[in-house]
Amino acid sequence: MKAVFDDRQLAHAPVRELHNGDWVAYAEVPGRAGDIAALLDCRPPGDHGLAPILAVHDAQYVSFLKCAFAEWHAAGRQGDAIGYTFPVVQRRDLALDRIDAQLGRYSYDAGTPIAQGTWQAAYWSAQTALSALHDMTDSGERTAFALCRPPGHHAGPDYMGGYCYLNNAAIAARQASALGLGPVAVLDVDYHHGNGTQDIFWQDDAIFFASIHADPRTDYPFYWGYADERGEGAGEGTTLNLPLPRGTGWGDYREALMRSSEAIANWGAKFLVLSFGADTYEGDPISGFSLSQNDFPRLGEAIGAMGLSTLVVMEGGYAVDDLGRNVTAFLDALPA
Ligand code: SP5
Ligand code: ZN
Repeated sequence: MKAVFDDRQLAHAPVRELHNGDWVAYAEVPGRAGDIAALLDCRPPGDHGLAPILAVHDAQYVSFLKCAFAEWHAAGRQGDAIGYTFPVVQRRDLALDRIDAQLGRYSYDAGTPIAQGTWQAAYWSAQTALSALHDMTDSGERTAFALCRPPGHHAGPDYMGGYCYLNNAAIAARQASALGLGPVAVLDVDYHHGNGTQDIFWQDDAIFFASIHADPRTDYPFYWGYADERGEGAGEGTTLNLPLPRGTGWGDYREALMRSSEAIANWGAKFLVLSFGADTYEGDPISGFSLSQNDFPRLGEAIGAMGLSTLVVMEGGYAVDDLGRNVTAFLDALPA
């Protein structure tokens, strides 16, 4: 299978995140991608520019991402840029100059710092998704793997969060739709709800979004991912949320997969973007499902059985020692 990855994606290396009242080591480490890349035959992406990124993200947010680290240091700060004040959702839009105000405005958590190499890595992560997509159209391959890192599914139209800055899967999905490969569906099987992707396509009837994830009553990102969230306006009915309790194993997970495959088929999708997180693994240090190593090939078979052209986009997965094996076990079970 064609795989795309760029070493510039490793430039992003925040030191710490705020979690449960303490600074803890940042879980989304560069070694995650390095370990997966070592097991695959990857080629570097081409540069598809900013236009497909700006088809998903607000221009002011993108300039903020580019400049935030420099502004943070210009303000006399050390280390990685991180916000500490966040506007509640009802606040009006303000022209915000101070870096701390901007950091709060463009993020929803204190777990997503901007480090020296963040913009470079996020840009090439998005290009990796776009290049894998273009590979499929150029070569006629039915499956491709974009080894995106940093991940993307928590990043919304104008916000970062959950280790995510640019929404790689959404950028590729909208581009696939623009290229006429649609109808396009995004299926998100990361442990956490793909709130950013949901927000991006909330009112969009061109792209179906389905997510299987930990119940937001107990798990991050808490404010999205409930079963009654179904899209709005033109997009009403094109969002499907299937929250599952902590401890969920293959049996119940498989049923949710079947439900989402059915919904995606009924909607008439021709092209699938799979937001693939390996943090559903029982050994994941920050997650609570219990898929075993042997379940990853089963997951691959179930995705393959959907019979769609599929672009796999890497999201989370933090059990670094087992990550490469779980990801390749999944990819090997997909149709070539
Ligand atoms: C893409 C993705 O899977 N993002 C998940 C973001 C989850 N952030 C909230 C939980 C953070 C727990 N961090 C513990 C770090 C221990 N070193
Ligand atoms: Zn996740």
